[in-house]
Amino acid sequence: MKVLLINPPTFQEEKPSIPPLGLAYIAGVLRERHFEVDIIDFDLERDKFRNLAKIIDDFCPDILGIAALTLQVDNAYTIAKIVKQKSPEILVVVGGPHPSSLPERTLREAKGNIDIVVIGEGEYTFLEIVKGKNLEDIEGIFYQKNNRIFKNALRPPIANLDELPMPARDLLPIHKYRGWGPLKKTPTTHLIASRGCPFDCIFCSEKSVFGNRHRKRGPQKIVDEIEYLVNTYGMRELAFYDDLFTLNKTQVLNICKEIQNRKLKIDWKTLSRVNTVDAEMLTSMKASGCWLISYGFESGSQEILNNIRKKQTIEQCLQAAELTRKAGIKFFGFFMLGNVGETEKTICQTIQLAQKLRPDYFQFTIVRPDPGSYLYNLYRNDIENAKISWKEYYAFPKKENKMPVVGTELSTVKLFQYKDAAYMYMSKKALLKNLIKGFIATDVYRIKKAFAILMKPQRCSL
Ligand code: B12
Ligand code: SF4
Repeated sequence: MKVLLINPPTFQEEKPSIPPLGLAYIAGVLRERHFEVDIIDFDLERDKFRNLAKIIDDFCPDILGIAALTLQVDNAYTIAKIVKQKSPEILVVVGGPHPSSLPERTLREAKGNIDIVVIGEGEYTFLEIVKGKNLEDIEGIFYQKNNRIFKNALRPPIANLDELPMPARDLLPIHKYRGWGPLKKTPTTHLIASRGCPFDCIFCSEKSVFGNRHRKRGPQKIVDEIEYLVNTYGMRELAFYDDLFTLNKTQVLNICKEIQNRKLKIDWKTLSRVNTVDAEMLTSMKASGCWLISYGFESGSQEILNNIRKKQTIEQCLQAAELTRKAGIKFFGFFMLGNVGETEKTICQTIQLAQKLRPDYFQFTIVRPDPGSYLYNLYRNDIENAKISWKEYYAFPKKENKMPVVGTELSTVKLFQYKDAAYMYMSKKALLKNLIKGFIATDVYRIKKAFAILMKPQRCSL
């Protein structure tokens, strides 16, 4: 049985920053059972995409597995179509966050070219497909047969993550990925120490894959993986991209202790949540090489934080920033504009919070209702009626696109203007850039805003 796993190209200009770890996990499980498997990341190696038909001819897979984030799913359909037209006998399976969120719709939109959608974690579900188990007996799939869609029961999350083999990173050109966000050292890559998150932020779609239950790997196994990445690939910086790395204090402390015990010289960074860190944890993280933490501060308005069920307070935001700085760790602040109930006033509160926090790095994004999130389900009819293409589901869309904005009276155009203003309040470079852009495009808003901010940089007015 031969299996080819594909990461489709995205519609973004920039190349992907990290490898498709989900596919590497699946390949690791298959290889452990002696199945022949390969991975192609067309998002990284886009020029190869033109040769898809030849690649399929050369490899002759029995099963094709395609990964899909929302902004990749249209290309997943294209791949499935090309493959089915050429070789209808190849079983085409898709998985990942998008099909996990909208399994039935994915099968319908694929117009018969996708046979099976895998929902949630893919390792064991896909293994059962490859082993040829009867489809009706496989938990965690929706499938299509004779123009009918069959919906099987969901599969419980993998209870013991330590039984999974190491992801098959060797099937990917691991040194070609540049890493995401600020970097201290290269080469760099990422790993996962736990899966799942018990929180319920309404904009988040992470649950569609790993669910609500936080499941952690053993610290020994995690640090074995770090050691392997350092020794085999010469990695000098690593990122933990768990749903919520800092949820379990004991686990974090144990990982940090183990890194130090083994005297591993590695710089690392992670994503976190302001109400899950404390001084002891941060000190230990710093001592083991952590140099950057990204926090979702999201909004400077407590009302908005409550609307989005963030379950954090402004006070906790300020405290996490202070503790992190004291521990000698830099921090990245994520802020959202266009949340449910957002007004000009609450955006000003967000900008003011950002100014107060003084993050080392920051990003303002306009809220987008991702499939799989509560927000998407809440506004499902509006979103689906607007017939927005899946390609638009990207955080940095061009202004003229039709990215869906829901739950606020503010228009997309206004939100984009306020986002520019937010950057101008935070950075002199952005101020200058916007001023020049304003003059070139005779954009009165930009010019006026830039001058207003120059006069009173600490007083937000939109
Ligand atoms: C690291 C990360 C990034 C990095 C790098 C992404 C990249 N490819 O370069 C950065 C920060 C740049 C990023 C950017 C974006 N990301 Co991101 N990102 C993640 C994160 C935190 C980890 C990804 C990861 O490695 N997971 C670990 C692996 C093991 O899990 P997995 O990939 O989901 O795979 C499992 C299953 O999905 C399934 N599976 C996956 N593929 C397949 C294929 C088959 C055939 C089968 C059977 C099963 C299967 O099995 C796997 C093993 O169990 C996830 C959240 C998360 N915790 O997963 C979000 C996540 C994937 N990102 C998300 C989003 C929205 C984005 C952006 C679009 C946001 C934006 N800024 O615009 C961009 C798009 C980037 C891109 N290249 O396409 C969403 C996706 C939602 C969706 N419906 O598409 C997620 C789920 C987070 C969220 N907010 O809900 N991202
Ligand atoms: S945004 Fe983070 S904390 Fe909130 S539900 Fe998603 S993973 Fe959990």
